[in-house]
Amino acid sequence: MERTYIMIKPDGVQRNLIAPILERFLAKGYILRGLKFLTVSKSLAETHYADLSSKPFFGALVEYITSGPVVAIALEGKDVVAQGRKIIGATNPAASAPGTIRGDFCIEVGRNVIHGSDSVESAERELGLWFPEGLVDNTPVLLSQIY
Ligand code: RTP
Repeated sequence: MERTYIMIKPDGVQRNLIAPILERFLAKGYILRGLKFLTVSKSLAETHYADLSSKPFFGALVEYITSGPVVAIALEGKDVVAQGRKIIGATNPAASAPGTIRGDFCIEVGRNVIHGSDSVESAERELGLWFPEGLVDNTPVLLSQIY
């Protein structure tokens, strides 16, 4: 089953958007396989965004991601990489459609509240980076076994 890496960035955490953001993915039906609240080291931020290291905004991006705690999330489900990106919306909130997370919750590209892996290959790399301990076995049980 396909998996993706989602991260609520420091501005999303500080603006108390953890619950409304998580709600959108879980209500859609994706399965939670990892969830943690952590402060990001400079080296982890630089490794995560290594393919953007030549961009003029790279330094500001690393500073932003390390400016406060983030929520690291591993999700699983059918087509979750592409569908997750649709739920998130375009990188620049000025171009993100209303109804998407970025379209609804932010204005600036440098403060765009959330990250989502852009391909299945990136997702596997990022999940290995952020969840080196591995993911949680979270096979859903039938509701009849709970209630
Ligand atoms: P992300 O990796 O965070 O999900 O974002 P993305 O794929 O939609 O966009 P990407 O091009 O990979 O850029 C990564 C993050 O860098 C910041 N950014 N700032 N100042 C700028 O022009 C600029 N452009 C990109 C954003 O935080 C973007 O999400």
